[in-house]
Amino acid sequence: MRLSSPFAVILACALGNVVSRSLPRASSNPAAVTGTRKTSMFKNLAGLPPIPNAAQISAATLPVDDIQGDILIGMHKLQQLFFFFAINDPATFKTHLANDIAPIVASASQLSNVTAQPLVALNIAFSQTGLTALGITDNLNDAAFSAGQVNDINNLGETTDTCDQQSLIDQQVTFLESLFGSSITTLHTLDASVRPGAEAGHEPFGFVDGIAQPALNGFHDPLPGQIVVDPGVIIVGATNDAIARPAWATGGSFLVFRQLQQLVPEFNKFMLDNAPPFEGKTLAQRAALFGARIVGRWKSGAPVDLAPVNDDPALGADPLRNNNFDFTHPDSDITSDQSHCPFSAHIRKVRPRADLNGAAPANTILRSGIPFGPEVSDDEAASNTTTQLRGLAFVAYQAQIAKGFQFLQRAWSNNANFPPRKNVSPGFDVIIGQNKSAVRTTVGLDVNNPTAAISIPQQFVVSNGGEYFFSPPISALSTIFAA
Ligand code: N7H
Repeated sequence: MRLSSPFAVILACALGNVVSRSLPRASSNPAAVTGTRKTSMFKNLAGLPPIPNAAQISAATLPVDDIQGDILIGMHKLQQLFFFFAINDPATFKTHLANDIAPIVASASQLSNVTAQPLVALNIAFSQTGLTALGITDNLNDAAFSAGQVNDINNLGETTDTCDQQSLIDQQVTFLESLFGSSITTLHTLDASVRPGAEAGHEPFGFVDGIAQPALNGFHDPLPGQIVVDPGVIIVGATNDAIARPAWATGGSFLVFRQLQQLVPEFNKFMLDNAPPFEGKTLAQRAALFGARIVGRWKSGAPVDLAPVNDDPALGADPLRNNNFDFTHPDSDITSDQSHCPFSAHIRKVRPRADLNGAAPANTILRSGIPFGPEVSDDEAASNTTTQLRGLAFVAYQAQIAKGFQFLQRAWSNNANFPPRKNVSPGFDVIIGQNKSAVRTTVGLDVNNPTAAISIPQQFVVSNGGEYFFSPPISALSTIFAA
């Protein structure tokens, strides 16, 4: 399903297409794709909204047999391989795409039903360069997609030379390479998997990830506090996607891929070094509170808006409660009060809830990422220095990149003045906010001194590169893509 090349500098010449396979943890032979499953290839991770069930699928007015599964599955995957390639020989590629790949691309309906799940689920997406290589000239009417992510650096706020190239994974990917032979060239592969043991469902900094996802109106049964959006916000051609698209694109979605390196030991040190005083708390507890205020949730997933001073793991694990907040509180002024959740908290920056008198439903993405890289080693922890590549294989789906990922990154996370507040500039989102190469500052992180400015010495999330893709409806793979 996804793709991109690892380094921003390389993206300039990348022909972007991406295939991803969700690999069941037990499978050691991805070529053995026959047979049926008895247990789900997904893990029911605590705190996350459930994947769509059979009743939702059968009642769906969305073309769930044609929509690629990853778009509606979210972050319950155990293991996933991203395989990025360039197309050299369009004719041969098209033949294999229609005959060999289209029949095994896993749909949303298939993945929601354990007995219909394949042993290895495969999805595929194409960058603009990939569509052009295949001779598809229809305009998908998404300027960011057409230009490619490498041309979006100004909007994303980063520089092009921030990558640490040390040991990017060069895993053996034999299945697709042998099928396509010389008709493609592998650009990059990335193995990603859920973290081990009790960290399953937690991203590399340690926070539960994948809790707040949009419910598609008429498809999901919304959980308390869950944002409800028209399907056309995520799925091209669905209800209230007002953009003109070619008919064959209905059921597709734009896939934003970012290989986001996370400097975990450095982030941990930042939290310990900068944890504000708090009477009665140990240093570790103060650092945990500081981190929770940076994210807007404790590592358990409990939102600081509901658990402002102490973690509440039961709240974090409860999807009926862990999203049921909007930053308003009785007798509190939402434009000045940061005693519950800082204005600059990551989750508040990317979904302002009542800060915008509503949920800004058009600016919504469905996230489907997964961590990559090893656990922090003892040496890295002791030296507070990252020596191994790890992070988040960030994947977001939306029907318009300019309103989805690009907007969240540019207009909100990178904007120190967002959300607009009385007498205070909230500062940057510490997790993903970018200020080109300039130092970032933020306020609100000290619950007892909310106007104190904190300087953030470095980016703890560093983009290794990415690309914009279109994840087409499955039917297109054997029709327009094969023509
Ligand atoms: Fe974020 N993190 O661990 O700190 N994110 N994010 N994200 N993110 C969220 O609800 C994280 C990134 C969103 O509706 C949680 O899943 C990290 C990008 C949105 O309440 C945590 C990285 C963008 C939400 C993280 C990263 C977003 C969200 C809380 C990079 C878009 C839902 C748990 C390595 C531009 C907000 C959850 C809502 C939540 C983290 C990237 C967007 C813990 C580490 C690039 C929309």
